[in-house]
Amino acid sequence: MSVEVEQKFIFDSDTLKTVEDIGVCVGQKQFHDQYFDTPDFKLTLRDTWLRRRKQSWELKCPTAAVSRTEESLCTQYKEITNLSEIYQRVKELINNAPETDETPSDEDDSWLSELHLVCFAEFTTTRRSFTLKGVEGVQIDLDQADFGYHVGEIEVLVPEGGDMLSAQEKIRQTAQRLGLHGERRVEGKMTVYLKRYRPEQYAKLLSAHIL
Ligand code: TPP
Repeated sequence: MSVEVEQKFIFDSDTLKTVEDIGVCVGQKQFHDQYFDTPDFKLTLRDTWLRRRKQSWELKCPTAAVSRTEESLCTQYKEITNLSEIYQRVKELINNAPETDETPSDEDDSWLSELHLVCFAEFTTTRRSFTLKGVEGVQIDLDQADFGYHVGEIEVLVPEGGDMLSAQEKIRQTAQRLGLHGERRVEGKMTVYLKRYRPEQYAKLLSAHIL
């Protein structure tokens, strides 16, 4: 398990030039994401994000040390990728879930309907990734979502028990090098997607201070 510390940013052609200047492109890829929740939003109302990307499952959960309450531009989420662990965690959050010892399988989606999980968002992203010359552990992603929104992310992956403060400091320094002034939090792909296509869920998450 690792913790993803990241800061999103709006980019234009100038930022892109700077990224290409101080960074090395390490690849371009396309992926299709499907996000799942119960019809009454039990997961996302707890800021927990279950998604399938390239036939693999991921659960993003808030970390104990929540930096959202500070006025930080960084967010940090724990990433769980083991399907049995994901299933256990999701079952705990959906407290009226049936008592079973079922082990979910990658090939069989029946655990989704068993837990009343439905897909609430689905989109494709084209991502260009960069690392920084002479800097360890920082990745910059430039994302273009197929519903017409683009956003950048500065990202550091910290292994469990690793140094969060130095990750945040690396992100702050990178933001400075990119010339980001960043007084405000930038909307992620999901925020824009929900606002546009799931206004009821968006309103609920907004009033619960999740978005
Ligand atoms: N980022 C901001 C600025 N506000 C939030 N509330 C969240 C993230 C929480 N969140 C919304 S969707 C989501 C999370 C953790 C899952 C997708 O994460 P993201 O890092 O936006 O997507 P990725 O870069 O992995 O495609």
